[in-house]
Amino acid sequence: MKFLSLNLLLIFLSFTVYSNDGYKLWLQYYKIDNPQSWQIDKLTQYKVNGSSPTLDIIQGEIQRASQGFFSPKPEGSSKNPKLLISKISDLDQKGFLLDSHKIKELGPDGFAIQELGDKQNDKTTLITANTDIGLLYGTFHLLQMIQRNTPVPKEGVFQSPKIQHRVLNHWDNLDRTVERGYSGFSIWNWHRLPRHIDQQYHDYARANASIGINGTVLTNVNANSLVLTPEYLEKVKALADVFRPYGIKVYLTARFSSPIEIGKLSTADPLNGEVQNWWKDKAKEVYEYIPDFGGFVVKADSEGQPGPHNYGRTQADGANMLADALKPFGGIVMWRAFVYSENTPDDRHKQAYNEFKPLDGLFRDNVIVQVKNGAIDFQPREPFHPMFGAMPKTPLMMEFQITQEYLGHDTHMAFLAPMYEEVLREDTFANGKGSEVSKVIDGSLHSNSITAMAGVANIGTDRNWTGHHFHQANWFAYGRLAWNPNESSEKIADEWLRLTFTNDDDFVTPIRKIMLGSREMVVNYMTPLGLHHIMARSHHYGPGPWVTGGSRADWTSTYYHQASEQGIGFDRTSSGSNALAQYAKELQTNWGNLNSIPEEYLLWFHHVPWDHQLKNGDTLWEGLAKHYQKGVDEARSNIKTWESIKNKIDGERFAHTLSFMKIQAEEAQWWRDACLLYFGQFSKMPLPQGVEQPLHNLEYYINYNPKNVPGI
Ligand code: BDP
Repeated sequence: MKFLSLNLLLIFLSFTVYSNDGYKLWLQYYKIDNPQSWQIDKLTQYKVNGSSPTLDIIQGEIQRASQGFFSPKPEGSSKNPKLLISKISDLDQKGFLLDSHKIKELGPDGFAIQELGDKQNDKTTLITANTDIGLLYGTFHLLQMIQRNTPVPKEGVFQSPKIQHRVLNHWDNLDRTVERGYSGFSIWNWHRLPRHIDQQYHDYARANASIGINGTVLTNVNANSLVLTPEYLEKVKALADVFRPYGIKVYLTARFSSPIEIGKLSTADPLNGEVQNWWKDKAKEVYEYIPDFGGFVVKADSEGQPGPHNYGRTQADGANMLADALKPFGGIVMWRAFVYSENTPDDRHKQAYNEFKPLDGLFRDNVIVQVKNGAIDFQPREPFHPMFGAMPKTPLMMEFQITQEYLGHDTHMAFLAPMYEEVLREDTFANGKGSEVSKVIDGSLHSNSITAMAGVANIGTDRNWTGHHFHQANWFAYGRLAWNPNESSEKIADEWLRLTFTNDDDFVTPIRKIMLGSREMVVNYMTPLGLHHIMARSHHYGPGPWVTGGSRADWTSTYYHQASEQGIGFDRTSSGSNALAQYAKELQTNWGNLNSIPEEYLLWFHHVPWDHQLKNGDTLWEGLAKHYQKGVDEARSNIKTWESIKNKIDGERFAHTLSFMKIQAEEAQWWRDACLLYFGQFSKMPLPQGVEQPLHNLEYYINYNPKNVPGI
């Protein structure tokens, strides 16, 4: 009997000690083994100057962290603080020991962390900033350093974001479904709002603040005008009130036809006075509920959404009307450039550029044009969008997709920081060499006064927020890159792993390697060598290179891969659609030439014969097949690596990740087999050595059609 109860106790203990559902994200605040006095002192002898809801959050955060880091929690005193958190304006001796030049540069969101005093044991750490929000960012930064056992460097830490508006875009519908969302339902429980404020709203805001995100667009770009009615504005206000002390502003998507749908007007023509007044009144009403409302995001004239085209007007006419309505209250318009025709008159790649470039300089100063990272649609790899660098008189913001619509949804691990980094580092050559996309986005290339970045969120009601535990890293990475587009993927992965799992190098080193290679692995087993848009119709989950016909050519795979017995790839050079002409001369020369184009873009810009010789001597067909096989091999070997770290982390996240990795390896094979069987019909060449024979025949894959895939 005794033996039995001891056993039960042990089982219970192992469950409680070792289970972790991931809800705490990178804010685990797990126990630090053998903490050093510098770590303990700061969090037990601290002082926060002043009082405000944000400063209360800071206090709470420090207490929470020290409770987690040190057990039992050491007693401290605030008489002789070892950590002082104070706005610059509240410091006794203004700016003491701080370089005034550096302080100026901190701006509204930046912070400084510095050790004051000379003697080792008599040091006080100062976190200072111009605003409470800056202090909050600084506090999170210091807590993360403590968790990672990284002392404050002698020269201190001075940080301020390079981008002003760092927003998440939720493609969440009012019925709580999430377009392209794979982690459950929307976390906004509209029905219960405004009377019930769920704890998760606080946790959401806290997580965002910890990585510098300062805005949230609550609703889907395929918008519903209902959200602009008083019934919903009450609810939006309730969320905005929760988010405010965390420094997060709320934005909404504005459906262009709202004046008709909820305003009972007969038109939504942006040049019509009544319509303009309707939006002015609406903006005023919104600001009565939410005085610091961020502004509107608009998807117009795209995929069935109404827009200025319906009235023969331009995108600038539409954007400016809304900008004028928001201007008196300080709001901005994020006007999306994802505009392409229902009739496919031209290569879809070219359409946004053709539409927007002539409008350069015609937008109001509170409009920023939101451009996806590539010209098609969040593919596993796309060259950067040619609009970047091409509109010097218009601020452009980056739209990245964090949710993995085209990268395996919830189950496939793909750490996206290397993809974001790749795009941000590309040179547009707009002002000669050194005109990277990041400089367009941070406003430095064209001296823009408004800067922003958007990430389409991967957050839902799953206990761990993002479905795959490792997809939390993509939310984290997005925030970090929006703060500083020059941050390295490697550093981001390293820090995320240490904060989320453990500081043990035996875990971090191999798993960081897996993370950093994972996006390329997905490219390999889905769309190597510049292939794109060859996924299954509608849900976009599995392979579908055979997808053809239907209402629109540019929603099919055959339109993009152009496979025939002669070869494969979309000719976007001057002999084809000439989308290449939208890029700078330097890129036209480099990418236009089969010998100099980086092979990862080969089939994006060129139609190439199957026996074309790649740089390593393989034919195109051999290379293609080997890339697919490489992706599969890597997905399989990742399982082995993961199994080898089993005893380094909690059992729950270990098992969850393992089972997703197994799904990923199986589905990598699915992609490989389906694509190689399909393209093999045209190449008529055998699979090269080292590439496995497919499990089934082509017909099997064409007929395999998973039902009720989420997120549509
Ligand atoms: C595509 C999605 C679609 C979105 C659209 C957009 O398939 O669901 O509405 O982009 O960004 O990626 O507007």
